[in-house]
Amino acid sequence: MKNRFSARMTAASVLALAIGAAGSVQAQGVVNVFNWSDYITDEVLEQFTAETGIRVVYDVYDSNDTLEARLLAGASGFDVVVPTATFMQRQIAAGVYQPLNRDLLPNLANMDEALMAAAATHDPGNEHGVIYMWGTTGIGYNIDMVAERLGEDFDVDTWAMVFDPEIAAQLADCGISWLDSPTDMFPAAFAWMGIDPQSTDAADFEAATEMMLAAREHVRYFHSSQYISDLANGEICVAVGWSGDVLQAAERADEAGRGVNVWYAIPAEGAMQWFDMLVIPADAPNPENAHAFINFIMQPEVTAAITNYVWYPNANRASWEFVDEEIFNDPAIFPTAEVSETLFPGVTYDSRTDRTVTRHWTRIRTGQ
Ligand code: N2P
Repeated sequence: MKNRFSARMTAASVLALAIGAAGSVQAQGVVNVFNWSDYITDEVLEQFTAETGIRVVYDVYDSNDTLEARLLAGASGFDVVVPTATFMQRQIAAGVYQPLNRDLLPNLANMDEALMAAAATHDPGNEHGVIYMWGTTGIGYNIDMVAERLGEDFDVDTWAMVFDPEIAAQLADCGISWLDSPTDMFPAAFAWMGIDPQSTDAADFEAATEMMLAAREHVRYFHSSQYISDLANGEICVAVGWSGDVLQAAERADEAGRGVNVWYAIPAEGAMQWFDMLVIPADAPNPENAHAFINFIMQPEVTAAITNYVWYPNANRASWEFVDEEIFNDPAIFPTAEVSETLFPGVTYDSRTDRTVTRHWTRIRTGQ
């Protein structure tokens, strides 16, 4: 508990120092940022404005599909957006993003080569995007409520918690939520079923749909951000969720001090490792300010402050010495080498697979 508190204090004090050093700056226009919810601290945005004079207009989403719809509609007005790398890949192909001007991004030198190489499988040469944060898709759970229902000895690191109808039935009364994100849920279902998580085979989607339809009666809701506060308040006991979001729920539960204990499990059958990317739309109204924002984020102290607050690992090697030790050494956040071997990358669906996925997901959501 003490560690979580000090993580936040570390972030705050680093930022206070930086703001103090920057002094006042003339207004220099605006940068329009569209990012995932619960993914930054306000202090970072204030520090950026204090250092550069650029005002930040900041809006949030909780779904790659939402972001993609806005981008494909055109003239989104955004300068910086943060798609997951698998989505970025097909959006690059659709001409949605501009190449980065590396001359404006000297802090690229801070990035970890191995992680950037992993992201480069979706963007050769990392021409369009820089890793913002990365994470895994796993299971958030209420330690006591789950132990009460499944026994103290139950190994929670299994997709059975949400996909095995017999297990899920025992958890239904305390509340199960699933991400409203088929690109997370199908690969997780495949991992549970022993199917290649990368599969784009229509028959596999059909089989996974039948499996999920059998489990869904035990699911209270489908949503991709509501579970943070619901886990923290004890309103639900199991959520398919993203690593840092679950850990933020754990921290909020701790701070509330009402005896709710939340933690995160990476299922042993395999879990997705994903990368969220900072990119600039081709028609961004303020591309220079967008570069200034991305370069600012890549300052080691800034990225570390974000990780210390959102509980997501970053790919900024130079920042790691500023990441709170408890966070850096927490295998739920930075997975161990052993667990890393069980992680699989996301896959970019072509438009035909995408239609299959959307059709099946609608069936699962509606239970038909
Ligand atoms: C941040 C959620 C981002 C994870 N709250 C999914 N890319």
